[in-house]
Amino acid sequence: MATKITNDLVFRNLPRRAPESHKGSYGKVLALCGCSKYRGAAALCVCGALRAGAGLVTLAAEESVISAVAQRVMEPVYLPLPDEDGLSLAASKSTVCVAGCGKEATPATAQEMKTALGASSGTVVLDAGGLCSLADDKLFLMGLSGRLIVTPHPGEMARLTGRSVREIEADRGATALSFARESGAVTVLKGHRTLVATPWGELYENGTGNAGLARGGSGDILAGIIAGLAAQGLEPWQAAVCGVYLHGLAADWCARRLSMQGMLPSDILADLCAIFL
Ligand code: NPW
Ligand code: AMP
Ligand code: MG
Repeated sequence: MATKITNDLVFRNLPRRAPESHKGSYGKVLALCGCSKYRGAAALCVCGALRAGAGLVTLAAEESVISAVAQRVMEPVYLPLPDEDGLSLAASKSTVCVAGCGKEATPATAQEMKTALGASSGTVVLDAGGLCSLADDKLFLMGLSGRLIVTPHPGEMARLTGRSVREIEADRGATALSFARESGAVTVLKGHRTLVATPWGELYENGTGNAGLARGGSGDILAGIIAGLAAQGLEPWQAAVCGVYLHGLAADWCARRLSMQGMLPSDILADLCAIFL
């Protein structure tokens, strides 16, 4: 039986901003995201992390991604890739790594993920192509146990488990729980009524969000939001639970402003800020 994620549960766990704090107080996010085909995903993820309150966000990506993102957002720091040593160093200094949004599931991506995540010691948010590139390397994923959050949609969960989307959708709770238990990862199974399963057997169900989120880019923002919250000290399960709720609530506010039909994933960033007021 899933626990419903409530406003009270989320706002009780949210990080606060202390008057005497500085940017280092709110964590360093390393985003390993984007490729020439999916540049927007990197921008959306970075913006999600920044708007959720992260102190400093570094985007590690190829030049074409960096130049596209830099035209839209001014706050990130950039690490041009390829640069294996630079990537390891940045990962080792990060509070949180968010990896895989806008990546394709290739062996090169898997290698890049291993370089960065292997050098990191903080929370890891693994999404999209980064996650699917490691679908056959469960040992590596298990090595991140205790600090890993995975955010698959049902299609990605199908690739991770070797089961069909139909089977997964038929018992979403059992799928999320068994993946969380076997991998040691806090598992966010996205979709209408997103689930968060913990490796120790808790299951949370989210009731915020709407069909206006059913468009490319929504999940990239979610991964960024979860990373931004984790950077501020939330435990992986808290960051996942709070992240899915706030992402959905921002989308609900956005739909009232712009309609489910017309709203874009980037529009919900303004609503996310308004929620924090
Ligand atoms: P179908 O055919 O729709 O019924 P993929 P992706 C299936 C980046 N993006 N939700 C689905 O079934 C991402 O970050 C970049 C979703 C299909 O077979 C990734 O790196 C953007 N899918 C990369 O693109 C904006 C579901 O899964 C497959 C599903 C690819 O990510 C877009 C789709 O999965 C995107 O975010 C469900 N509930 N149920 C940008 N602007 O840069 C079943 N499926 O092939 O991994 O495609 O999710 O778009
Ligand atoms: P992705 O497929 O990775 O872009 O992720 C899509 C995001 O939008 C996830 O957070 C989903 O939970 C959310 N989403 C997509 N469709 C719906 C829907 N019909 N109702 C609520 N949330 C949705
Ligand atoms: Mg996605």
